[in-house]
Amino acid sequence: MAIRIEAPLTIALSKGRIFKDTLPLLGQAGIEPLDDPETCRKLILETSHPAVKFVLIRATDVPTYVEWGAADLGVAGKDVLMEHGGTGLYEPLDLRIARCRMMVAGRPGADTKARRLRIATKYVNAARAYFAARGQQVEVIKLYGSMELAPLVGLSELIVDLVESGNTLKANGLVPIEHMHDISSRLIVNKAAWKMKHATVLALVEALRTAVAGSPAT
Ligand code: PRT
Ligand code: MG
Repeated sequence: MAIRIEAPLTIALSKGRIFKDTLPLLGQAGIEPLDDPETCRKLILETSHPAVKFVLIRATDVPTYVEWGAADLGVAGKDVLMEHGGTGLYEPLDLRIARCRMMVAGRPGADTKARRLRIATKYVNAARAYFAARGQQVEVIKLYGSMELAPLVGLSELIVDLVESGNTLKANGLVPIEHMHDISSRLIVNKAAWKMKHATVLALVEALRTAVAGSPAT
């Protein structure tokens, strides 16, 4: 059901799985993009609702745009939100999309309790917090991608990465070792927008909540 929109809204999304999985939910709120981001190269998309636009940015930048108010709302993975930290946004709804697990992984038989462990990961905050919580001192090495390579070339003993099917680990001779967190994407809202555009934001949150409840988790 289309919602009543009384204030202009900018929604930050990242291309790929988040865009693809968020679209059907927004569609149920009556909001559809007028262009396909995979083919049109535009970074700002008009939608079927004249007051609503999408901005397309890197997944890791979504919380930054929302926190600074450049977007009123956004969709970001819990992994990205954990790394972003910060208190500048609300997280009112688990959209239950783009689900996966954050895991410790390594070569078969890797000793996760060893002293002087090195962990290679994009998720340095989550990794530090996880090992600190059990009193284990580790060295965390920041990478920006292809974490699976690190144990193979001796950069680290372990990695912290997202696992969905497990195929990427398997293809590289690695195994999942410890489950750290269940991950899904969340709707995030700028704090000022929550106050100033309250009726519109709330209407959208509630429409999305209804859409999530009625759709199978992905
Ligand atoms: O790709 P880019 O560098 O632009 O940014 P990004 O990787 O942050 O964005 P994107 O679009 O790839 O992911 C957006 C969000 O999707 C992430 O922040 C997660 O919350 C969520 N998500 C869900 C995943 C996965 N599943 C996932 N499987 N993100 C990444 N992966 C990767 C994982 O890092 C590993 O390399 O897929 C590989 C593992 O998959 P399996 O199926 O082989 O286990
Ligand atoms: Mg990616």
